Amino acid sequence: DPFADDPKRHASLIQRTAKPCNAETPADALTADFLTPNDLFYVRNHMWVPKTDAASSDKHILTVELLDGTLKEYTLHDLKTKFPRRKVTAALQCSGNRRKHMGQGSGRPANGLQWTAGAISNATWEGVLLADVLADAGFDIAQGLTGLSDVKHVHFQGSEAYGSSIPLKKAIDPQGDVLLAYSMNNEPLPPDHGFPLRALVPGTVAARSVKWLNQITLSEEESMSQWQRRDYKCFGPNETKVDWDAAPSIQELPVQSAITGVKTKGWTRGTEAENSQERDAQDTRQPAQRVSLNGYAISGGGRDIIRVDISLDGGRSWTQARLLPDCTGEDGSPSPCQGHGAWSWKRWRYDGSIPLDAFCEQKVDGDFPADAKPEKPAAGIAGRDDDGRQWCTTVVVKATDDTYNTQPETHAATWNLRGNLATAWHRIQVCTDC
Ligand code: MTE
Ligand code: MO
Repeated sequence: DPFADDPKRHASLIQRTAKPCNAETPADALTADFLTPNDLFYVRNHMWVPKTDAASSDKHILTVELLDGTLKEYTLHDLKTKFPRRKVTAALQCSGNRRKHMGQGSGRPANGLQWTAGAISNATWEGVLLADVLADAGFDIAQGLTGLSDVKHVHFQGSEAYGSSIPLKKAIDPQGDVLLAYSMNNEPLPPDHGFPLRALVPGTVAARSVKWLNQITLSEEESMSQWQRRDYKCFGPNETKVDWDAAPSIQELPVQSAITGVKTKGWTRGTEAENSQERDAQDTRQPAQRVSLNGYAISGGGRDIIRVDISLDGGRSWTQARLLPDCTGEDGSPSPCQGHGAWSWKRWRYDGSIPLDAFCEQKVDGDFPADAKPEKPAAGIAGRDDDGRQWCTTVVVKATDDTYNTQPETHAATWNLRGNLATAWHRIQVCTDC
């Protein structure tokens, strides 16, 4: 059993498969922490976890191969001692994040792990700049930056056989922050996250941040691996027999957002005084239910989130969520947030109330968005009761990035056979009395 040596995982991780381990971050951790604790960081393994003895990890060897076949070897100790250390705070998001929503929202299940909104996490990574190591190995960075080098792609190889590549342009972008990382949230990388060394490619689909990194190859071509040439590509909603070579591999991610926490504060009919006024006025005021929503929003390529829009009525009317300060712990303490782009997720919060008259009437009209199905019972929210006194509305989030790109309204619009890049508006149904 190649999985016999796999590490123990935190009991709160939501496991999708055991061997290999694929597990998402629970919603409360997505909500609570700007930096995801290492043991709650989502895990996406295609195979087993290669074993590296902690005591000898400094002897781990990274081989760099230049275009002419020249090989240069670095031990982890070399990387730690011969190059400047760099810290970058960045989220990793799997291209399959929210795939389950895509199936639910479109009525067409998509192939792959049925992730909800937790195949994403955020951490501070420490390591050395890929560009510094490439330069040391003999690659001419200045020429690379002109775009005239024959090298077009940088391949990463993991020691268990997984591999993929990124464009040279990203690899050596002075503001690209691509790291060879050996530390995560100020601890050595945990085994599940690549111990002792991984690539960390901020703003790019996490499939390129190769774990258990032992080889880097400069090339004119993309990696030949199936994870480069097949799995991580997108096609049109109609296409089921596809020309894999026709589509580019996913690199920078599109804009995404999700609701990770829903809290209602029960019935509110105002204060005692208001209640008696209400009665005096023959109850002309409708009750309102207070609701608090939390979540994240993120875009690729270092593009910042400029706005998070919230709808409490399935997308008819909109208001804006509050963007929470970056790099601040729940207790207000500053935590490091480093790098040249908006590589981290932006967390947001919305506090408001649902005007019950509006959505009780909607229910009477029977006019619900087609994909407004409850995705999971939201904490603190009652379900529909049998005598039909409870009604539901759909709360929706969508985000916009600094290029003014925004999320598609429906999953049907972007459904694809691999279920990649499920970024449609995230909808959650909430129910209460009328
Ligand atoms: N690297 C190796 N060597 N093996 C893998 O299976 N999975 C990739 C990427 N790097 C993978 C890998 C994918 S698809 C994702 S989403 C991220 O690692 C997940 O990183 P994490 O497990 O640290 O969250
Ligand atoms: Mo992934």
